[in-house]
Amino acid sequence: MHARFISFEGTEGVGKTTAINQLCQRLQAQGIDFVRTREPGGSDFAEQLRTLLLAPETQISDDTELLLMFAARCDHLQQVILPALDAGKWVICDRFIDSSMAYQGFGRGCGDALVLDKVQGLIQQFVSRLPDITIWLDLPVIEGIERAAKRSVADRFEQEAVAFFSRVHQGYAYQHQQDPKRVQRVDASGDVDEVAQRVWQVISHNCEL
Ligand code: Z5A
Repeated sequence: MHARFISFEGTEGVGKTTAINQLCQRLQAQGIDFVRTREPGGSDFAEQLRTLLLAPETQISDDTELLLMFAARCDHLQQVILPALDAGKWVICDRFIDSSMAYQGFGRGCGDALVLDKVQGLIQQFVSRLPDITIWLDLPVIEGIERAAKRSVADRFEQEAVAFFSRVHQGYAYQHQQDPKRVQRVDASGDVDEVAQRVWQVISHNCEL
């Protein structure tokens, strides 16, 4: 069985971290060697960029934000993701390219064709490996915000308004429509075990487990 690259996506508070915890337990039980990572971040340098990108006091233009997301991704890919896959380990990544399309392309750029082209151009130039499967955890925006509100202090993205997250949600629907084989929609409503079971069905089916 060759190593798989799986990313998780969704709007704020949909339950990515929780679903990844559940998946990792199942992979461990199957004896599958994996690396769990996240974006922005995942490598030493990218984690430094993450701190800057999420800090509420950071003030940068939309283009600067987009480029920093890809600078972080470039380092993460080279230092962590590709070496792990080459070593035969699965990679489970909390957010990847679809976050850039959804947040920078649709959230910041309102789905403007020129902005989407910029994001797509960066993917084509700097991302040599796409995920095999992307789990898009789909939940009404408001429900995600309510789930997230039970947690910590809001970061720079979490301070955005509902309209911003509604555009981000449209971005995920767009990505799913563009590439339904890779970007698989999973209903994120219901309790933790129900969502974990749905995720496992998609992964076990697509990864021949
Ligand atoms: N970003 C970007 O703009 N462009 C990019 O290219 C990339 C990222 C890569 C950081 O992401 C920000 O970076 C992100 C987009 C931007 N900003 N936002 N928003 P992050 O992943 O670190 O932050 P996040 O999206 O806010 O994710 P999160 O805080 O880690 O939330 P989550 O992982 O989706 O949810 P959770 O922590 O698993 O669950 C949230 C709460 O709900 C928690 O209390 C759980 O116990 C609860 N929960 C979970 N599942 C359930 C179910 N099924 N029922 C009930 N309650 C549940």
